[in-house]
Amino acid sequence: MDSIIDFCNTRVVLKVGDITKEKADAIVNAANSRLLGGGGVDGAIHRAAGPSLLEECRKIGWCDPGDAVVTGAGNLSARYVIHTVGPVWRGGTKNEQKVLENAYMSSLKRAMEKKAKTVAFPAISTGAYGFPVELAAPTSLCTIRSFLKAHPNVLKEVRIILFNQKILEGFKKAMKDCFP
Ligand code: AR6
Repeated sequence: MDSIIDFCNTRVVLKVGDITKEKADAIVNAANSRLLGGGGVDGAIHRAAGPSLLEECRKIGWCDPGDAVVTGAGNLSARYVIHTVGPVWRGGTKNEQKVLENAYMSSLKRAMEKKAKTVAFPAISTGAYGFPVELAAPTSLCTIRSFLKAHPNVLKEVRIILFNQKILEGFKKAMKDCFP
């Protein structure tokens, strides 16, 4: 079942799904620094959006871990794709948690700059980059909470699209701690 709460006039929604099927003003991509596409959600977003996405990404050329850049959304049901780069998990020794926080924070700032009202995120870094879900979930959700607290009434909805039930359960557990 979906999980929905209201915080500072923004709805925060957790649901299982394929992010390429979402209708939102902005869809966040878990990209890599080269911005040339890849596997996982990145590959799915590029396939669904079509070639204009890669063209725009090529022009931008690079995104540091923790930063985020914006392109159009091609054939997706969105106005923007926000490409962010999460940390590669290296056992927790390389500031990974901070970089993951920065990735969410940068993405939300880019969304706000573009006046997006609804934003859909995947669970950044929890696939190929190997960040454990039990730590990624509270890190991601508590960062979203900090942003919403600092910027109330700006976003209408933040949706986190989890690819399977197991990841959804991890995020639901963290929801209780981050949004008590
Ligand atoms: N919709 C929602 N979530 C998805 C989808 C989808 N269509 N497909 C996968 N996921 P990953 P990362 C989930 O590996 O860990 C790429 O090659 C997946 O189950 O996509 O940040 C990039 O180019 C997982 O929970 O991203 C980078 O090189 C989450 O999305 C690298 O992978 C993130 O998994 C980035 O790795």
